[in-house]
Amino acid sequence: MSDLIFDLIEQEKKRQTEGLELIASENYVSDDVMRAMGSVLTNKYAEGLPGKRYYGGCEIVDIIENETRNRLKELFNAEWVNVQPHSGAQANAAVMLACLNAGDSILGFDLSHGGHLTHGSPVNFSGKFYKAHFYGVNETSGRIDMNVVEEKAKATQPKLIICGASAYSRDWEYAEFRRIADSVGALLLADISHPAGLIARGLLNDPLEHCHIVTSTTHKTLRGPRGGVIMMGKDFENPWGIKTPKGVTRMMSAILDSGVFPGTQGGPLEHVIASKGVAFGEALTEEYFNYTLQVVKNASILANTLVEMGYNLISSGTDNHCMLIDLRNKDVTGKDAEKALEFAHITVNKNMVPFDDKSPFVTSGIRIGTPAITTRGLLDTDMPRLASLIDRVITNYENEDTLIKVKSEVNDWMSNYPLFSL
Ligand code: DSN
Repeated sequence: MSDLIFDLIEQEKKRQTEGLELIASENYVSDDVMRAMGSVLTNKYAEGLPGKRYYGGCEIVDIIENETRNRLKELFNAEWVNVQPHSGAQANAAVMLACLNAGDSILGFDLSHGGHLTHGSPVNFSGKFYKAHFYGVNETSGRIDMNVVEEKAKATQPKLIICGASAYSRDWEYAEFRRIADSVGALLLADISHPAGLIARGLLNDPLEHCHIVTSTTHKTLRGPRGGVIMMGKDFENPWGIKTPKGVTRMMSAILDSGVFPGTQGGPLEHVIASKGVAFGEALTEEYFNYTLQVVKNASILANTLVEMGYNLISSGTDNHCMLIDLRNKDVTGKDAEKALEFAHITVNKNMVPFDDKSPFVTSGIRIGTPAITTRGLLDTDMPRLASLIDRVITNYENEDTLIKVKSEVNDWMSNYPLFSL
């Protein structure tokens, strides 16, 4: 039977296939990851955890969820994980609900400098329920200054410090964050949603060694289905002496599990959990390790090429999969650049840059990432060509003829890189 929704899905498949995908938080999953997500597991209710469910008939989903948990533990060398959060935002909500009381102070990375909504933005639950304070980047270096983080922590005495970002191209000093967190008696949370895959395979500093709790999405560099997870390198006794009804001191694992369910979620999405398990299995392979190496290499070459072309990258480069470009010296806003690039079938997102003088709807910058194009198969030698296509669009953003020519070049180029067999 024909259904408009399926026609539209085909159109979206075509869009993804024909264009260059440079949104730093997107990727293309494997057919197996999609197969698990579209499976009969979507029919099953399974509130609770494996072995402790509130529904019958969970014997098979229990095995699936345990296998997914074990794969994630192996991937990150984690002692404890919860694979049920529906998203990164849900994972952060569960951690905060579990660990904080309304009105507690938290300290996170400023959204307008590259942070995330759920790290204390006033328009998000995290800024409405908690007293949010922020650290940012140094205006000259574009990097987080740990002295400022320490000063802010001392001044605001947060109960939770959050490291992690949506648009920060440098690695994080987790050991230093932990020293600061300990000095003010705060819990330390790392949200590694963006670089998770690169961390898992050892290309960036390891937060699990230093942070009390780590959250992540599963669909960015990790290349799994849309979803979230919570992890701890080591379980520990909750620092506030919260008791169970039986009076036994609860471990953080129990507190965090209850933050997910019943704290912030009902039934877990077992089809997505199965799909996460397939993706974690893929992330443990040599092939995925080589993929992560190429993601970082592509980002580094693309960033250096753009800098050589006169683009102003925040912090002048990248350690990971993404870069943030301040377009003010190119006389184009982030909004107009995004629109022109979209017309040419190059997808990016407009993004605030640190100390931006424009609104979040206009912005002075764009964010670019290499996870998706690397899955597609682009290599070192393709990066100069990509930089030149981006440059042609940005320097001619109002010239429709040029945009049409670039679009046709992009479509021809991408026709050599097939996607999806499902
Ligand atoms: N929107 C995600 C990103 O693009 O980084 C974060 O929520």
